[in-house]
Amino acid sequence: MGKNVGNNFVCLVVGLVLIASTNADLEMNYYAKSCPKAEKIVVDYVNKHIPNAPTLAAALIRMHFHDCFVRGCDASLLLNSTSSTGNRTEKVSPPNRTVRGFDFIDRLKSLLEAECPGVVSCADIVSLAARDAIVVTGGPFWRVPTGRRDGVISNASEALAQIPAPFSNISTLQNDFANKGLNLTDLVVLSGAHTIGISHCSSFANRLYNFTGVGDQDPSLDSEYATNLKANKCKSINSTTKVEMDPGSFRTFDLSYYKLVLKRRGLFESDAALTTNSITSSIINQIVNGDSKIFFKEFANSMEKMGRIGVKTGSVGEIRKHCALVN
Ligand code: HEM
Ligand SMILES: *[C@@H]1O[C@H](CO)[C@@H](O)[C@H](O)[C@H]1NC(C)=O
Ligand SMILES: *[C@@H]1O[C@H](CO)[C@@H](O)[C@H](O)[C@H]1NC(C)=O
Ligand SMILES: *[C@@H]1O[C@H](CO)[C@@H](O)[C@H](O)[C@H]1NC(C)=O
Ligand SMILES: *[C@@H]1O[C@H](CO)[C@@H](O)[C@H](O)[C@H]1NC(C)=O
Ligand SMILES: *[C@@H]1O[C@H](CO)[C@@H](O)[C@H](O)[C@H]1NC(C)=O
Ligand SMILES: *[C@@H]1O[C@H](CO)[C@@H](O)[C@H](O)[C@H]1NC(C)=O
Ligand SMILES: *[C@@H]1O[C@H](CO)[C@@H](O)[C@H](O)[C@H]1NC(C)=O
Ligand SMILES: CC(=O)N[C@H]1CO[C@H](CO)[C@@H](O)[C@@H]1O
Repeated sequence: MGKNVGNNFVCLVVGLVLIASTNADLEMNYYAKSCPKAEKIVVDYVNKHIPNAPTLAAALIRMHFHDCFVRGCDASLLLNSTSSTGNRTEKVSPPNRTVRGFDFIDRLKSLLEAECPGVVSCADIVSLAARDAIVVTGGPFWRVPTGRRDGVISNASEALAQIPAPFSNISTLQNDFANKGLNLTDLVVLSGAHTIGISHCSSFANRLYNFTGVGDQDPSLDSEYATNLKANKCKSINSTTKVEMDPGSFRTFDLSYYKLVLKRRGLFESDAALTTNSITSSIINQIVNGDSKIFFKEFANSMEKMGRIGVKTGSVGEIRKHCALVN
């Protein structure tokens, strides 16, 4: 009996150690020994190229978000569909139609493979590059612990189901975020990333031309702004034009997104939705009335939290050789 208890105890301890080794936490500077130059290679490349292509910063942080929201931050978004097996990966799902920056990550991956083959995951590259690129736009720096491994599964229907849509209301957004361990503060703060980048008219044209299916306009969108968009940007419901989400400062990471949202000039229903709940409204007011340093601190906290969603560590997943392909 005593011996059995002892054996069970040993099994339990071994079991726990195994769980610990497959579910290891992310670590700051995880590649310090295995690829000491990894983080420097990323930041140098970003600093060299993003100033010439500032809109890529927006693309990269959005890529990180869409990756993390489906199967965790595991670069599943980067996998190409394979016609031989017929699987449609996340990349081809409608929410990802407008995700850009895949080539940029591929080029970084090549540099890292040349430096230390098979060591640095695509998931970590996306996470580091997004942070470093936002810094170039004048945005906050946040901690990026590393050690994420790359997933081997990618499914387009999951992306469609789990990535919030621009027509979502506040309860849907709250749910979508809660499903990923993020709360209303994270929702408001991370939506602030819409201070940079562009949107295609198709993402919101229904608000201008056919909100409820009777040729109407969304009453929650500032009518002057709507008129202006219809006259100059999205001239029909099928317009393929791109619009700056934060006109005039779409390359600068600042508080202006929230000021627009309060003026009912956020482009998406999901932006407007943030003013329809007392908790999220009060968070917006705190942000707008505070210093941008406070927003930056909050953004950094929420990004670090987002970067931990469902990560694969230890011996789960793999280190892909090419970001678009499972090994
Ligand atoms: C709250 C739910 C969210 C919804 C419904 C949403 C929706 C969208 C949509 C529809 C676009 C425009 C795509 C296009 O037409 O080209 C967009 C762009 C963008 N989103 Fe979001 N988003 C959300 C949250 C986030 C978060 C959490 C981040 C990052 C932390 C983010 C970062 C961006 C950026 C930077 C762009 C511009 C991309 C570019 O310039 O290519 N969004 N978003
Ligand atoms: C993945 O797909 C993209 C475009 O769909 C293509 O440009 C790229 O070469 C593909 N990558 C690989 C490794 O097949
Ligand atoms: C594609 O499907 C095959 C077989 O179902 C699977 O082994 C593979 O991991 C899938 N690839 C992706 C990227 O999901
Ligand atoms: C993809 O996900 C959907 C929805 O969760 C599921 O029904 C479908 O079977 C999945 N496809 C594959 C190939 O696993
Ligand atoms: C929000 O949208 C969901 C999904 O479309 C819907 O089921 C729900 O009733 C909506 N909630 C409110 C308060 O409008
Ligand atoms: C969200 O979570 C953070 C901690 O990650 C916490 O500081 C914040 O108060 C929470 N916000 C809400 C609305 O619960
Ligand atoms: C508006 O939406 C309704 C219902 O979906 C559709 O029947 C109608 O054709 C749309 N009108 C335009 C101009 O797209
Ligand atoms: C927009 O495209 C739809 C679908 O292709 C078409 O039915 C509709 O007539 C177009 N509307 C306009 C205003 O061009
Ligand atoms: C980058 C990429 O693969 N984009 C695809 C996203 O999904 C649409 C279909 O929904 C494809 O047409 C795009 O090529």
